[in-house]
Amino acid sequence: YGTYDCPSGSDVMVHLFEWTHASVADECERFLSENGFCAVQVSPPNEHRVIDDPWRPWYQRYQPVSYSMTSRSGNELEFLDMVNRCNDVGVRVYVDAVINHMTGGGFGVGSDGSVWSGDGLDYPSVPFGSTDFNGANECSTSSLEIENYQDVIQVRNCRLLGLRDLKLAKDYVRGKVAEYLNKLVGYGVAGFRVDASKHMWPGDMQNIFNRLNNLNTRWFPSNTKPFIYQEVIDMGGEPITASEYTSMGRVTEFKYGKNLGDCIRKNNGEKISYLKNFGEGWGFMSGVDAVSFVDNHDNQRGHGAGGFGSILTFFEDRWYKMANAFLLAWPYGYPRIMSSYNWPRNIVGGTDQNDWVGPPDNGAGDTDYAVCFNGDWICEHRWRQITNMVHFHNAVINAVVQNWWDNGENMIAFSRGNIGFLAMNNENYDMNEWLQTGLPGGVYCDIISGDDVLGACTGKTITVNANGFAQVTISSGDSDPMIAIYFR
Ligand code: LAG
Ligand code: CA
Repeated sequence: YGTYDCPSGSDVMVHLFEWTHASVADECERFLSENGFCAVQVSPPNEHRVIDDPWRPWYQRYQPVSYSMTSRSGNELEFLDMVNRCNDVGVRVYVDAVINHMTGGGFGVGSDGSVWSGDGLDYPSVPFGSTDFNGANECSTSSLEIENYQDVIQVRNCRLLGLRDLKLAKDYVRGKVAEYLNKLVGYGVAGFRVDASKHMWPGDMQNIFNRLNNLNTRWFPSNTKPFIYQEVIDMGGEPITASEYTSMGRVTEFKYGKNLGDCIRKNNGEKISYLKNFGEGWGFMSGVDAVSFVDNHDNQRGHGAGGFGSILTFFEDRWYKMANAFLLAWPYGYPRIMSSYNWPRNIVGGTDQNDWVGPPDNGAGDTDYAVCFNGDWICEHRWRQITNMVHFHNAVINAVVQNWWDNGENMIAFSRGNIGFLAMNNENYDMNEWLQTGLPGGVYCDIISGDDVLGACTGKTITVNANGFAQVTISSGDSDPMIAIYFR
């Protein structure tokens, strides 16, 4: 389950957070397939709670009501159409699988019309009833809430944020979850982001994964299992570690975005020259086990791990582009690009008062069709600097880091073998260095400041001499203080 099978020359996934199925399908065809994206992570497609107060928050989708398939993103036919169309153009679909829990307390009618009761532990559309949830026999806290993250049993058997905790030790529950995941596999889904993995026993997860079918042979080779990546926040200091999960698939490396953000922001004396051994050298899990990312849908709004003072998001666009350029140039993990919508962020005392705000909608509580750069769809994956670095990443995929240079502070440069070269200036003075790029002599197009369209460069050009050296000039005032060139 740890391997992923990208079409050759593509190795990056994008999370199209809260996009409708119809807009994801179009994006696969009109953009992702042509720009080296291997896969798209989509929001949970199953039936979820519909929350009125606050009005239709994004997080209602992390409260499953059933495994039927009408969600805020669309209905089952639209989902199927999306998977077909993305697969037809070679873009994999990974589904965010929320299988640790169902809703919080309360009762109501879900996004597909099913009644549910968190108070009564009753989800008749699955069906799950009270014996399908962990209770006082499994969880020792009187609130049934997770109160202490040092207690492994609590973390896995008690409720996360009040969310009714599924008894995944039970064969029936495992079967229902596997049935849902296999429905998706049958449709052509290629993998899963497994939500809240820290809160599930690895043995229970393994049991469910063992039940998974092979991928749909209309698009994938026979005997290929779904790609699994597990959301585990392991920043150290807790008994549950990422390493408990790596045998089952990849794991999200949350230290990556926090530490990269700290270096770029220069928090506590951190410097980008320290990135020289970023990855395992910093105590991260092995890169072959990791999903790497600058921010995700949680920590961009102060949920999850990292903190506003560290994590970089589209709100800090200059730093954000630097962070993503590094992510995509540096060999570590399976990189994931975040694609967000805007919201009126308002941080008061360390909390974003609007951290709940859902995607742009037409007023009826439905998600709008996503149109990049129109309204509030940010589409970081379409920012030239980021898209072009996806191409760079794919081009250098098999080349090792060489020719590292730094000024001991906040200027860095390195090559990927003799294929690609990146330089970055995070000082408040200009960079002017004669550097070994590793590249064959020639005139290269900087893909940060422009595009290389049919050999006509719209950005800066960099001349590399016969010995691989080039004059690298990056003004500290540049809106994107870096250059990236690669051999094609
Ligand atoms: C995740 N990964 O492990 C998701 O990435 C994260 O977005 C989910 O939390 C969480 N685990 C559970 O799937 C999100 C929000 C929470 C929200 C929760 C359920 O970050 O804020 O909780 O989804 O919708 C909300 C309220 C809580 C309340 C709870 C239950 O914020 O105050 O207790 O709902 O009613
Ligand atoms: Ca649990």
